[in-house]
Amino acid sequence: MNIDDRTPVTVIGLGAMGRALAGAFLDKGHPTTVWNRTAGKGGELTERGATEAATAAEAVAASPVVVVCVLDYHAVREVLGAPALNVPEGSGDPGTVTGLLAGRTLVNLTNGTPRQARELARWAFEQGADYLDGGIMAVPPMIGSPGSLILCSGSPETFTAHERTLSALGTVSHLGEDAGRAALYDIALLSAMYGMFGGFFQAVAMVGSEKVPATEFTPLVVSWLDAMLTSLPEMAKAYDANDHSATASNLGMQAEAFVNLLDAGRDQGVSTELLEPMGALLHRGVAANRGGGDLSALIDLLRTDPARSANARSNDAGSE
Ligand code: FVH
Repeated sequence: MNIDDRTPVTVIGLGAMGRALAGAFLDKGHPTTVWNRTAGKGGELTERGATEAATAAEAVAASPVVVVCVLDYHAVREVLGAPALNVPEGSGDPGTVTGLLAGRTLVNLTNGTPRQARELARWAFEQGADYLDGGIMAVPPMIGSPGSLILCSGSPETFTAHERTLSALGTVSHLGEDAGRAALYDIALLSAMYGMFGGFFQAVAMVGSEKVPATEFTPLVVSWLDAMLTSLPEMAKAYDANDHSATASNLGMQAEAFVNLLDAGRDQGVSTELLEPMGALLHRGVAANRGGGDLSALIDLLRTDPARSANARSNDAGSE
């Protein structure tokens, strides 16, 4: 592609992530306009050729593709002049951006919930804008590398039209028409990540209670977690099939052993606040007659609205 054919892009929000996004567009030769609520964050980008807009409206007007990456959806709505949700009509700040989005594509890469994404998609549609929602599965230094995964959802036609532009940020993956799907995957993946971090913190605090350096212990954690990761595809298969019967390490046994994790934490002067919810869930599993089956039977117990599950089955229908 000729560098002159690169789509002009606006990046709104110059926090750590917004700066990385704008830098990646510049690297790929996209004419790039930037704007941030607090002035003074665009310096390095303007030195590299970006144009710093004086206002959000000027930034939106500068490009057919407007990428927003700010703290949260409240900030997105504030910047775009989209009325805040749950506020009586007419009391939201109309802002100066509203009206300028018509005919442009709004790509919102701000972290949020599926509901927030769907509501913003509806608002963008009312503005006459195309909308893509995105989840960034990367930290700022990764942006622009193949390891940076950008999950997108929204109109397939809009995605196809801008896939090449967005691929400046990393590997882009389209998850379908529903604008909320990228946020759903993003939140689910972050949930898995925080579970892992919580486990790591607990492990390091435990050995640290006897002055074992974290750096000495961490290679063991990594190889243990690597080994345990191999069980996830089997658990997924069991969950989808609603058949938790195949297991070498039944749930009941693990519920018993888990008590030792709590007791040892207390003995060593380490908080058990991260472990207690898992202990309670294991005991709920036993109480629901799932003690003889696999740990994967616990996933169903997390659902508070069974009707929303793709499997749509009742909590007590699991086989062991
Ligand atoms: N950084 C990361 O590791 C993660 C990786 C995965 C994706 N997240 C999400 O990306 C969004 C932005 O994160 P960030 O790292 O850029 O965050 P900060 O460096 O804290 O910058 C925040 C920017 O948001 C602007 N902002 C905040 N409130 C408002 C508002 N009411 N109106 C307009 N802009 C607002 C803030 O502006 P300022 O404080 O400089 O004026 C920054 O530009 C986020 O959703 C992550 O979850 C990052």
